[in-house]
Amino acid sequence: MSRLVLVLGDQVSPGLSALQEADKARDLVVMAEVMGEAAYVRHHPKKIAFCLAAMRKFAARLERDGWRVAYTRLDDAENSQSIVGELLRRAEAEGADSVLATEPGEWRLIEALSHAPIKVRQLPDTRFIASHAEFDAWAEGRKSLRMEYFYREMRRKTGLLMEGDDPAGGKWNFDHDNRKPASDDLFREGPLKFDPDETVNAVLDLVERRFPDNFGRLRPFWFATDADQANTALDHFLEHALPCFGDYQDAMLEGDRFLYHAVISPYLNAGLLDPLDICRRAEAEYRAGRAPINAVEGFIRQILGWREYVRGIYYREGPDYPRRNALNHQRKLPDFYWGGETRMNCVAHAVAQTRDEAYAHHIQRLMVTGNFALLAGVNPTELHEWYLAVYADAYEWVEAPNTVGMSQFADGGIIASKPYISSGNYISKMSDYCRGCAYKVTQKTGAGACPFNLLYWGFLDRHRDRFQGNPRMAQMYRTWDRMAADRRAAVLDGAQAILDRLSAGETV
Ligand code: FAD
Ligand code: DLZ
Ligand code: SF4
Repeated sequence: MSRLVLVLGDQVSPGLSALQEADKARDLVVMAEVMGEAAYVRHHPKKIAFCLAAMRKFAARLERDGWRVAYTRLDDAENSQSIVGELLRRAEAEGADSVLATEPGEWRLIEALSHAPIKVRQLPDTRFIASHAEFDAWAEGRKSLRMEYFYREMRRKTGLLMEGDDPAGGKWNFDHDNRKPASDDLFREGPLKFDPDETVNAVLDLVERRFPDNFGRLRPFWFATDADQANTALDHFLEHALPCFGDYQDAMLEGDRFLYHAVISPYLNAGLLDPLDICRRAEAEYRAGRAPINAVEGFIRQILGWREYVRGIYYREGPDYPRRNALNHQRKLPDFYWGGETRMNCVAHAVAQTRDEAYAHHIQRLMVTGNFALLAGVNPTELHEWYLAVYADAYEWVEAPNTVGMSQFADGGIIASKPYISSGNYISKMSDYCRGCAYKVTQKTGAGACPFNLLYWGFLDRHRDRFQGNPRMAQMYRTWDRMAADRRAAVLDGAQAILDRLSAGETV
């Protein structure tokens, strides 16, 4: 009897474990555009278009390679609109009695496949550098799971940036050199952009028709949608941006949405690029003297370290992880995350860019939208659903640990040793947003004071019991306690006034 081979939208890799295990002569590949996946959160139209275009092109490639592919389009009349439904429909038509799959990137689908009324074997997803077993072996028995130590293990395992047993350049981590603000009068290449071809245009029309009300601009659409394009985009980054990646990694500029970032996460997470290959190509730039160690180490750490580490946490912590809420934050996500009005220039810019590009870089996600939500006590599950929807690179295995863990401390400190909070001062130092803001970043109290300044102390005061014993936060509490009592009262009043405005649905 023939088998079905499931390939999901973020599994468009020829080396996928299910394809490796399958028999081209006998088995039938199933790929399906379904509302179950396209609408379980209100994805950004660019994310849907990217995913469907990459799926269509990958299916064509599989057919060219001699696979039989049963491909369901979103508008097909017989489409059952769910992954399991399509497997059952294809199984009946094909007379197949089992499915080979590769473990999905979200518990939701892992569980749906596990409970499907047909036998589904879920193979490990081998497109990562660390297996679940390797991560768990590293994590077992440790009191705290800090990324840095996992990263060193991965460096040793892969030999990336190693000189024998020692790290290249004499240090494991060059972050100390990587905190420079960027200047706004330089020309930067930015990511390579691709004109939509016939396949992409057909998908754009479909998405425009079917998802007219989703937050986000569909056009212009310029993402790579196949492996050749994604590799060209990576080469472009390695040549033009990698050398400066380290220095300006944390910088933000009103007039430059991409700076020296790679903008490859949608491609990497869908499977158009391979993580180890990317790291080796970046290392080659260092070895050839074309990029400095602080840039290459910083870049490789994001992929070899952070990306693998957050994946390890997601699968280790289990299906309830995205709904954790250690700080018991219950505030509704403010409307300005969906494009509503705000006077905070930094937030307005991060959201407008998200709307236009389905992309924001790490510091915008962590220290602007994430920071504000944490300071204001936004419900982390609601925020998680926002991040999952609005970014083209968002799948739960990578998005939830970053949002729930790193950004919101809602996992109680598994990922972050202290909350990532800052006053306006950090944003002012790393960006040019404050110049054009209705608030004054230097003002600490009163009506025109930067909301981040007020909410920062409000957060620390509110969560004193939990955090005052944290050695990494002792200095913050000492500064707060040294402030004159009337000033502390004015700050807390100001913070409360902002929270009240948010509760009343008023603009901040
Ligand atoms: P670069 O800055 O050029 O970095 C290169 C690559 O490193 C990225 O493409 C990515 O694959 C990897 N990387 C960097 N930081 C991380 C990280 N913290 N975790 C995992 N991989 C990392 N990344 C996602 O891929 N999907 C998400 O849904 C996602 N959600 C996030 C939510 C929040 C609240 C935060 C703070 C971060 C999130 N990130 C997510 C991590 C990071 O912001 C993006 O990976 C990065 O902005 C992608 O842009 P880039 O390709 O230009 O990255
Ligand atoms: C993100 C996405 C979208 C928008 N649409 C589809 C789809 O129609 N069919 C499909 O197989 N996959 C899609 N995906 C990606 C899945 O949501 C993703 O595979 C799971 O969330 C697991 O990571
Ligand atoms: Fe953001 Fe405050 Fe600066 Fe305005 S002043 S841009 S709110 S940090």
